[in-house]
Amino acid sequence: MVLAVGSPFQIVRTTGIYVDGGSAEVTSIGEMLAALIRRPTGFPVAVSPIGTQSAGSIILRLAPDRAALGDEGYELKVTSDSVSLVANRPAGLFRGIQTIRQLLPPDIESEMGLERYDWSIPALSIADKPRFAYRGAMLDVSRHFFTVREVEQYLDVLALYKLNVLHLHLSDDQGWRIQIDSRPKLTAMGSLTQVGGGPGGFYTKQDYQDILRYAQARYILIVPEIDMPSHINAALIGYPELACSARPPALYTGTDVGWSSLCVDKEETYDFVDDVIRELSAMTPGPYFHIGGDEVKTLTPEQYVKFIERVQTIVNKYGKKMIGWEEITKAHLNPTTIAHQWKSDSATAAVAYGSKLILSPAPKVYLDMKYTPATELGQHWAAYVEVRDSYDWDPATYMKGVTERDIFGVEAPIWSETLRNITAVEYLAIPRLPAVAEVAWTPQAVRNWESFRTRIVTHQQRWNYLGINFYRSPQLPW
Ligand code: IFG
Repeated sequence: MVLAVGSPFQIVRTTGIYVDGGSAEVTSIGEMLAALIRRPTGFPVAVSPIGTQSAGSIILRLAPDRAALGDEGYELKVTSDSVSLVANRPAGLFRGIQTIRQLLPPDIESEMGLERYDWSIPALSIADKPRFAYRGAMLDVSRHFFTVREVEQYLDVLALYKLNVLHLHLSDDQGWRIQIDSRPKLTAMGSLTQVGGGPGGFYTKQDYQDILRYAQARYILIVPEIDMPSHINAALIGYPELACSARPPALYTGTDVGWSSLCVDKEETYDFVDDVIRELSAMTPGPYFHIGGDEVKTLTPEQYVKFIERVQTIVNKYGKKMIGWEEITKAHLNPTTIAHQWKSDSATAAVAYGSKLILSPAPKVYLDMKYTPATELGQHWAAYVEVRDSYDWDPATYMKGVTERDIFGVEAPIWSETLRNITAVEYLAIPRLPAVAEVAWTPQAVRNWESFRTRIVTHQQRWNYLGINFYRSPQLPW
């Protein structure tokens, strides 16, 4: 609940940040806030242990007794004297400093010192926590390859809007993008191109660790996806024996889907799947492994179900919970397996297994959908999706038979068939990704399109400072 009371807090040259001295994690969160403030103000903004503070302090404090705030909730109290941010867990403090960031003037995002005299934060009191635990974005790095730096740029956008998962679509027909030591030809031969014929690329294990570290510092979980049994052509180039057909797989730079498949009746297929899941699970700290499972056109339902159930066993063997696109609900799912809804209501079947759902309804949150017919980038097989389409819906009533407690969270995928760099991704992602982020964070009862549309346009100055590309939707009052 936000109550504006009294005069604002002014950040001045003597303002300091005080943190729970006992926690290195909290100190580093304090340092991130200090760095943000130092850049445009030129103020020293020291970070010190709590207990030495004076008036005019920004205080970050962990309160393990505030269990009601959950893993990411926080309480922010601003008066003219002090800013107090309290959370049950460090992630809650990190989410809270994004709110402090958004309460400061947009100039706070400047990396050059600015002559300003009112770095003020309005007086208020907020107790805030997310509606859904899983609030994600997906980046397809297979159709077009994105560098580590570009992935980090996208992670910066996710952090600003309190998203907490980046799902990386690491393999498909056009490119295999992650080094697997036991299967060197996956990258040696499967990473060499992309849609349109460009050079492609792949993440070494070190690159992947760099992405994980950058994400972790922003309390964002990485969910890796190796799509199988279809969308697998890039793997078959180096390992053609894993296909049933005798036709030698070749580099593919088109955009058709569903035509490739692992040969699910061959035992060596499961040795391959085991190698990939074992190695990628070992280098992924998060609890989830996405196995794709979408758009299979060359297997019988029985073959598909048998394959998914064997892969589920392999994923669980390596200590991960399986996520798969909605088609996996044809198989018998473990209760820890999560069904990822994207185009129909078939994922509803997951509820019967005690499984939860991630909702990514294409007509609402597929960010590769064109805004309008005039949008040069993207596709429109699901719908034209303007900003209001991404904002004005309720996950809890979107699918009959699926209620709030069946929903693990919401994710906005962006497929990169038409997107050759992160600037193109941002054009389609902003302002719809912040819209989805609010769907995933804010209780339905306090969400309102008229409010969102007036608030989000004030972010354009921040996007300009941050060099983030965006679409000037005619639905918004720029
Ligand atoms: N569907 C395919 C994606 C991608 C997408 C483009 C899923 C789960 C269409 N599968 O979405 O690979 O091609 O909008």
